[in-house]
Amino acid sequence: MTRYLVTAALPYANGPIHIGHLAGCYLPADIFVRFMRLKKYDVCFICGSDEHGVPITIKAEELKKTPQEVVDHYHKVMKDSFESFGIVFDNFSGTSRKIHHKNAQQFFLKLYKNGYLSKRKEKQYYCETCKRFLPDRYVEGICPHCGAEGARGDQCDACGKPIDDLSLIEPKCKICHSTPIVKETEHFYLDLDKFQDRLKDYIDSRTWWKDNVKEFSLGWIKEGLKPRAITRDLDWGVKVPIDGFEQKVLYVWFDAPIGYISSTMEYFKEKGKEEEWERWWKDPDTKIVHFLGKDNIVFHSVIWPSILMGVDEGYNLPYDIPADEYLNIEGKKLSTSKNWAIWLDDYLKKFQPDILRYVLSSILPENKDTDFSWTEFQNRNNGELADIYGNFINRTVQFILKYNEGKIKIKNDLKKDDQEFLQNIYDKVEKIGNYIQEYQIRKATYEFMDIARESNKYFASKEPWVLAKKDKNYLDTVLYVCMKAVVVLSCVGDPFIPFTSKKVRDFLKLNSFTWDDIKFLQPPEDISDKKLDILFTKIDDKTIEEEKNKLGNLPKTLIGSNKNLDEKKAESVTINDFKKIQLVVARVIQAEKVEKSDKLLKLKIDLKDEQREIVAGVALFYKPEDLVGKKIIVVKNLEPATIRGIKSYGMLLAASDKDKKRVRILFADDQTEEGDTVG
Ligand code: B3M
Ligand code: ZN
Repeated sequence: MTRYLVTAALPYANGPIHIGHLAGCYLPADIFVRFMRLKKYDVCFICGSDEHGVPITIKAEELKKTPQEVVDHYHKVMKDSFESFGIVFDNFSGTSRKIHHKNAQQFFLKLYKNGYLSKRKEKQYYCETCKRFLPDRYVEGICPHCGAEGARGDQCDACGKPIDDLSLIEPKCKICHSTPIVKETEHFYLDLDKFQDRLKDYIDSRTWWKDNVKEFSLGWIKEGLKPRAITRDLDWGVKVPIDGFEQKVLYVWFDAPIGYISSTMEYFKEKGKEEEWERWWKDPDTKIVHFLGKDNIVFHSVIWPSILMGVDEGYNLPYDIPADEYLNIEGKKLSTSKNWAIWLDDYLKKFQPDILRYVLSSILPENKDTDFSWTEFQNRNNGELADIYGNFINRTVQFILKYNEGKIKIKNDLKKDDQEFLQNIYDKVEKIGNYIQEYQIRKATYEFMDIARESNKYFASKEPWVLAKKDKNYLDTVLYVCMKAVVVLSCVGDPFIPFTSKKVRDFLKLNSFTWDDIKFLQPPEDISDKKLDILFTKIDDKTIEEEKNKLGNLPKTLIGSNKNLDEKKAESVTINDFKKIQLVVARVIQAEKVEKSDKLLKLKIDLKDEQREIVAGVALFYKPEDLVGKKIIVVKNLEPATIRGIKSYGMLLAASDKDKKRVRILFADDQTEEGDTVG
C-alpha cells in the first residue's frame, strides 16, 4: 500500500503564525493528512521550524537576542499555535538541532564528492558601514524581473522569482540603508546546470502537478539553470564542512529542505526505530508530498530535486508539490510589518479554531490569490456553520430528546425518497474524498456544507412535528435518517472542523472510524443520557468591527507574541512615525507651582515665534527658580491637554527611572536657540 510522507514548509522561527501561513500551506496539508489517515493510508506528517538564515539573524539583531534565543522562543510559539488549530505533526523538529547539522553536512559532502559543487570567487554586496557581506535579505532593492520594490538579495516576493546576486536595482543595506559596494568572496556553488535535462524530464513526467507549479518551474528551467551559491558569509547556520571555510555556513535554502529528512530521522529515532526513516524517503512505494506557499515553489521543484539526485543515494523525488497562492486580507496584501495580518494567538482569544479553519478552507487561494474579509468570516459562521450545520445537528438532537425521549430506532423500512436522500449524502462523501485527494479543498468544503444544507431541507420537508402527532412509525424512520446524516457530518467534518466533529462524535459515542465506513455507521439508540451544546453561536457586528479595526494598527498582537522575548521591540516605530513629532528648543521665561499640587509646575516658555504655557510634572525635582532662563526641549505638536484645570500646550522632555523617583529634565545647551528643531 502506498505510503505518504507529507511535509509542510518549515516556517522561519522569526515570528508567530498568521492566517496567511495557515491558508498557504498548513491547513490544506492538515486536511489532506487527516483525510488520508481516514482512508487508512500510512501517513507520516513532517514539519519543523526553519531556524537558520538571514530571516533569523535580522530578527535577532532587532531584538538584541542571540539567534538561538529567538528560534527557541518562536519554535514553541509556532508549535503551540499549530496544535491549537488541530494541526499536529508527527514530528515538529528544528533545523538548529545536531541531528540536522550532521545530516546537512553529509549532504553537502556527498554532493561535493559526486562533483556537483564548485568553488568560485564571486563579487557580492558588501556594506562598508556595517563591515560585512550582505547575503540574501540583508540587501533589498528593486526586482530586476518585475520591478517591484522591496525585493531581496535572493528572491522577489512579488513575482516569486529567484534573484541572482548582483542584479538588484538600487540595492540598499537592510540594516543601515547605505548603498553597498561589491567585493569578492569565495563560495561553493551547486551546479544546477548539470541537472538541467534530468530536471526537465522529471517535471515533464509529473503530469499531475498543478499548472501554477509546473509552469513556474519549467519557466525557470527554460531560462537556463546556472550554478547557485549555497554557502554564505554568516556565522549562524550549518558550518561548511571544508577546511578553510569554517567561517562560512550553508545557505538556508540548501539546508532547510534537508530538514524534512532530519525531522523524519529524529521522529523514528525517538520511537526507537532508527532505520525506519529510510523507507519513508527511498522506498518506491512512498509518495512524497510537499505542501508550501507559492514563494517556495522553485526551491522545492528545482533546487531540492537536484540535491536529491546529486547525492545519488536512492532518494525518491517529490511526488507532488501542491503549492497555493497568496491570501489577501480585506483586499490588501498581507504584511506583517504593517500588521496587516491576523495572528493566530490573537484570533484564539475570541473565536474557536474551527470557524477559521472552515472559512479558510472555503476560500483557499488554490488557483489564484483570494481575499479574507471579516464580514465573510461573520457571514460564513452565522449563515453556514451556525444556521446550517449547527442548526441541523442541534435541532435533530433537540427534537429527538423532546418528542422521542432521546430514543432512535434503527430502521430498515426506508421509503424511496429517504433512501435517495441518504444515497445523495453518501455520494457527496465520495466526492469530498476525491476533491481532497486532488487538493481541491474549497470544493470539498462546499460539498461538506452541502450535506448539512440537504439535511436541513430533508428535516423541514418531512415536518417531523406533524408526524409526531400522526405517524409515529414514520417519525422513527425520519429521525433515524436524520441521525444517519448527523453521523455522516460528524465524520466527514473531521478534516475541516476537527474539534466540533469530535465533539459530535463523542456525543454519538463513535470512537474510531474510516472514511469508507462512514455510510455503514449507525447512530446510538439512546441519546437521553448525553448533552450536546450549541455547536456554533452567531458573531455580532460589534465583534467583527473590533477585529477590522485591529488591522493595520500598531502591532498590539506582536507585543503579545514578543513579550517574553523583548518588550522594547513592541514600541518600535518607523522613522516616518518619529518624524511626525516636532521637537523644538524653548526657553523658560516664567515658572510657578500649580496650586494644591506638589508635583506640577506651570511654565511659560518662549519658542521664538510664540509663547506658550505648559504644565510639567517636575515640581518634586526642580524649584521654579531653577528653571527660569533655562533652555528645554518640548514636543510642539502635541494636542493640548488640560491638567488640573490648566491647559498645557506641549510637553517637555525629561529622563526618569522606572518608578519616576528620579526625574531629570533634558536641557538644551547654550549654543542652541529658541525655536531650533530637534531630531
Ligand atoms: N522557511 C520559507 C518560509 O517560511 C522557508 C520554507 C522552508 S521549506 C524547506 O516561507
Ligand atoms: Zn549596512
